[in-house]
Amino acid sequence: MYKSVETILVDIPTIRPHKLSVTTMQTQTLVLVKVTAENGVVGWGEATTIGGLNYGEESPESVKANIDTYFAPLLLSIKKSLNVAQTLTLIRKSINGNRFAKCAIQTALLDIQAKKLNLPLSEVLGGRLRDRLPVLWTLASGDTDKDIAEAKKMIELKRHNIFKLKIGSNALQHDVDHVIAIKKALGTDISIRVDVNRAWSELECIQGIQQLQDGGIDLIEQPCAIEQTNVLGRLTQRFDVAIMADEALTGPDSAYRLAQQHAADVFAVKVEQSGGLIEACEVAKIAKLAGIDLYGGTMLEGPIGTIASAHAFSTFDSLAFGTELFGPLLLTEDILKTPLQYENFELVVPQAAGLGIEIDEDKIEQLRRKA
Ligand code: MUC
Ligand code: MG
Repeated sequence: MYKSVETILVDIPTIRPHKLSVTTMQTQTLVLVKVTAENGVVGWGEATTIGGLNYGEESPESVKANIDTYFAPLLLSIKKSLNVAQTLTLIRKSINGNRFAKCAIQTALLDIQAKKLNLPLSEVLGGRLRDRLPVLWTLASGDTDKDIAEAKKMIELKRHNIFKLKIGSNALQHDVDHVIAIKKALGTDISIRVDVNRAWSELECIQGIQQLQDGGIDLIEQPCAIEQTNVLGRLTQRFDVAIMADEALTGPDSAYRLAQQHAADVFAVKVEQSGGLIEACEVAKIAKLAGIDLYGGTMLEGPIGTIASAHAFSTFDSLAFGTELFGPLLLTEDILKTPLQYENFELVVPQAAGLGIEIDEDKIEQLRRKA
């Protein structure tokens, strides 16, 4: 039983403009959810998206409105003791869609449950197989020389040695030349991947991917439109370079359909896109059964969604393409008392109970959107 459910929007400037094919981010709006159980235990979750409605179909404001209007009254109306699975079943019966809100609420309930059991959240999901996750960095300043300098700095700091380049907003050849120039500057040992964020037609995909494959690029993320899973499948058959589904992957149902078609070599698993941590683990299981590799994705969440994802990803059998759990590092402000631990090109999965982080509520109060 629950005492309160609060949704907080926190606007934080990014450390530099983050240029995607669908938008250029200067700020990230964190959607934070705080659930307090009857016994006073507090759980946190996050339902952050990218660029308002530029990236997905849920905006920070719509997520907040739906949690405040529908999820919170439903949770507060529960008068008997239900476990997490029973509570999630009740939510699913009453509320359609809303994967991001569902993920945030589920994370908060699992955080409470894990704290009650005095276990890290990963153990409530079945148990971690690793304590550290490799984390890449996205180069998205929009400028080749700035991107090369940024990458070299990250390698020197031992923060990241794998890079993803955001392309798709310029003419195809301009983007391909930009990627190849960065690959040449960083050398053969550094893995370079691209995320086209669905900007290319099938013909552009064929022309672009051929050159990127020849140039030594390791992974091509969501090159075509979300609905064009047949195109994604054809590209997967045609090219040796790994093709990854990101936006096309919206939870276990779509994972099952993509797996049946073998429409991708790799799945970018995102906890919010999946509709929760449990569903993200289901996506990972479907991928395993279909012989599809895994990558731990992000919606550029702050520390709460990032560490929730880390707990889920730590339970995956294999994570062949690593993760991109760098969201908090793109922000100018932290909302934790102790920052997440990034060292030796990896993120450390906490051992303390629940999510294993300490929220700085005074900082959230300072930064929260007031009106
Ligand atoms: C996406 O499509 O992958 C994740 C990392 C990043 O730079 O952008 C996001 C969204
Ligand atoms: Mg992507």
